[in-house]
Amino acid sequence: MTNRRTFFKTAGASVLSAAVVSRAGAALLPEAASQSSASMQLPPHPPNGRPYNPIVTLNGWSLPWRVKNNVKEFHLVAEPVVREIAPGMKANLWGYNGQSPGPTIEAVEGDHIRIFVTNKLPEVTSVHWHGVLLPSGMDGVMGLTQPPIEVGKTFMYEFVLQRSGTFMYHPHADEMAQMAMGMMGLFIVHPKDARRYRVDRDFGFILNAYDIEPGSATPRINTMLDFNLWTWNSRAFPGIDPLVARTGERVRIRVGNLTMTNHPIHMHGPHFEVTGTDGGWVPKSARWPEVTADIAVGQMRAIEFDAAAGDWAIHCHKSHHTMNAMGHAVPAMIGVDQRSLAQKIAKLVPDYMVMGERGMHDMATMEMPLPDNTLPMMTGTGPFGALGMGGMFSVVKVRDDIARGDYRDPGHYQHPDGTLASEYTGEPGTPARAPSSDVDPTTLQVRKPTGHSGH
Ligand SMILES: [Cu+2]
Repeated sequence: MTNRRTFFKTAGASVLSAAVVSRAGAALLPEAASQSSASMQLPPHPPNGRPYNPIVTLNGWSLPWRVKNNVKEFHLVAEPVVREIAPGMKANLWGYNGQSPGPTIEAVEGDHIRIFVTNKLPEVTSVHWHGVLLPSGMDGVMGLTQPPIEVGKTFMYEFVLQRSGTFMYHPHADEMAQMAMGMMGLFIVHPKDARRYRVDRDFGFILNAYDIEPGSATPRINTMLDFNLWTWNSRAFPGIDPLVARTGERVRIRVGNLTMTNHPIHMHGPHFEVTGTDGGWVPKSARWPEVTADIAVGQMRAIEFDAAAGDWAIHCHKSHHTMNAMGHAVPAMIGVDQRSLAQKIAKLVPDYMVMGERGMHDMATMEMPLPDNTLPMMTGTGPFGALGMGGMFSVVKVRDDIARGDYRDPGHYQHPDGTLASEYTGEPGTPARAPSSDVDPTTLQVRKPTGHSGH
């Protein structure tokens, strides 16, 4: 046998032939953990190696590893999976270890890691470690830095993590098809000193998009722009986990974009700063306050803020991206009186409903018959009724009494007295005023609090 160590150093990623795998048996390959559920699995604190504060993957989980001779060994299995996009709809995707996206890989700056990748897809693949500094031969570009991972074969990638940060993994083989099918995952490298860049809660998700015809379950992979399901970690609202925190906690959200278009991610409530990209951490002196971070294709952004109590929407600001399937092919009907037409059609199609005559809000509340395995275009309900949202939308839920490590949905926010918008019922000429002070536009001085009037 040739000197394997030298071989890996010079050739980069290398195939372990089936013969090698079977001779060495299970002892050679780490167990490939698999996950069948789309609900958030809280990562355990690291059982060995350097300590770190684990990330919480929305509707996801982190990949276990084993340590062998001081090397952390992971095992990814590229394979067809069934992913629940939201309650009521499942999609036939490709992913890793049972889910799309694949499990989050978490390791620590300075770790020597080895990642085995077994290909159970019907075609060749490779894995690129997006943003990770590594030898060129470990970069995962099929044809350029490695031969394809043939069906049924296992490849081995091995490198030392040189910098902490927010990264991803995805195929660099038949990318258009494989990413359109959901092959991707987060790759988080924690700082060697766990006190550096420390936050109280650290969330992560990847922006992805699918074109799945209503009534079907498999994405059309040749679509370039006209996707009809805009998702975070292959989930659409109201199937996306809320981001739960306690008042005053420092919260980080890491977002990567593997769709074909940019997504301006907008958060209501507390202002945030971009503190990291897939190129590393942003120095404090280079940060500025924001409420929207535009995340371009192939980019990652880590944002941080101090949590303030409330239910704060967080969503893509492209309004079509907070809609599910059927949002795009519907003609604009505002102002069109469809009554006589509707009567005629109803004789032919008993379930026919008029759409969009007074705007589209009606569609969020009506129960229109849908094909099987199809999400309503706009959905989700809050304490005040229909939200009229789908797709790339969730809620940052901040409460005063959330325990450390508790990520369960705390329900709807209870607004303190006098802080809730409501129908105006006061006497004409005595409008309600905000109780807080504000700036007098003529003097630019802060006004004294005026207290309540009206009511
Ligand atoms: Cu968007």
